[in-house]
Amino acid sequence: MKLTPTHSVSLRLTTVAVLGLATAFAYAQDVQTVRIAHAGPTSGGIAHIGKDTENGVRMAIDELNTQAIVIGGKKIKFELAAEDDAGDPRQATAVAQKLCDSKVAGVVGHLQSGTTIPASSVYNKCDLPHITVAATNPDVTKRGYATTFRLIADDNALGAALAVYASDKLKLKTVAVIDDRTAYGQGLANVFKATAKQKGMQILAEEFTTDKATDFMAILTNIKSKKPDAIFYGGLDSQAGPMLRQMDQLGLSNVKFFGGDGMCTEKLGELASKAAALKGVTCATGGASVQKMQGGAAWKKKYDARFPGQFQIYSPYAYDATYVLVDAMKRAQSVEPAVYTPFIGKTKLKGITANIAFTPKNELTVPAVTLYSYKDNVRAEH
Ligand code: ABU
Repeated sequence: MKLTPTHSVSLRLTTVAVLGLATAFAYAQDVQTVRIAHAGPTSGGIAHIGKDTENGVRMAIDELNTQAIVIGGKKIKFELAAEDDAGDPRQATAVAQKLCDSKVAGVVGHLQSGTTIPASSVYNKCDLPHITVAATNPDVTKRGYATTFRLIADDNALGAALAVYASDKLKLKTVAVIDDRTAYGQGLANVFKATAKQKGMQILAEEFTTDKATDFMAILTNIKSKKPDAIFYGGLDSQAGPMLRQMDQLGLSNVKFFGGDGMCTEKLGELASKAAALKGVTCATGGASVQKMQGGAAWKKKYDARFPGQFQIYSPYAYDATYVLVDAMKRAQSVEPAVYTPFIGKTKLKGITANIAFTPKNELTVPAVTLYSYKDNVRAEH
């Protein structure tokens, strides 16, 4: 066939189109999508804490996707798999199973001890690594699962620090203890009580509530009759806020109030409706304050620009946890959980939150504890 000028143009266009398709095909083959999950409560009473944590993972993934990361000869595009466990242990195990079945590469989560402990057994069975940045009960890592890691101090450190502060610094002699009967609240209260007793403090009352309760008048009335110097609460900000309001109503505004990281949020002032009792709050978190983290101030500026008004506690840790997973994948040159999980334990990473390395029990080697109070209803480091 004799080619006319029209045929020649058409042939050239066809060739360009075929080459374009071939390039796109080659690109599609070279780019591997790797999903990293966040699992935590993004609905329910502490959704604000869950969303803050999810935001940290999202921020890290977006940043990692600008770094043209190549693992095992393939360009990697990371994607977030966001899962809501609603703070419910049964939903958490269902989420964990779903993440195992859908072959995500790693998980940042869960947020609560009561959800993390059962979910960790599921992850262990399917060899999927997960890093909790918030679940502080010591039992989270006690079973020695190779797939479970924690990036903050545990309740032994938090509870003891609070009791030492109450006794040695504030010279308090008596305390009433309330806990929400969760793995976190109960465990933290037990550590606080044990250390307070060692320090010579007297436990005048022990009361219990739940992580869904909103009315604390009966237990606070009972506590009021014992006239303690302080109240310790093992639980979350969703209960601590209303409890502080009800302390005001009962004339307990001047009683000191202690608690752990679960109530030590930016939102506590709002949840307490700026109760006068907020002035007596001392709470402890596992880790440094964002202002004291290396590069923390600049990181927080970026976070606030992207997620205005959403910062609570754990987002910098969730951000670092995502980097820890990807750093291990890079060193292993594999995104396969069974291949790269052993590399997580050998992490030496300069994160935002700390210089990250793990003990043989997959705990942070040097976990910090920070005490906070609320000045003008705003959380401030002691
Ligand atoms: N650590 C505070 C809240 C999460 C938990 O441990 O249940």
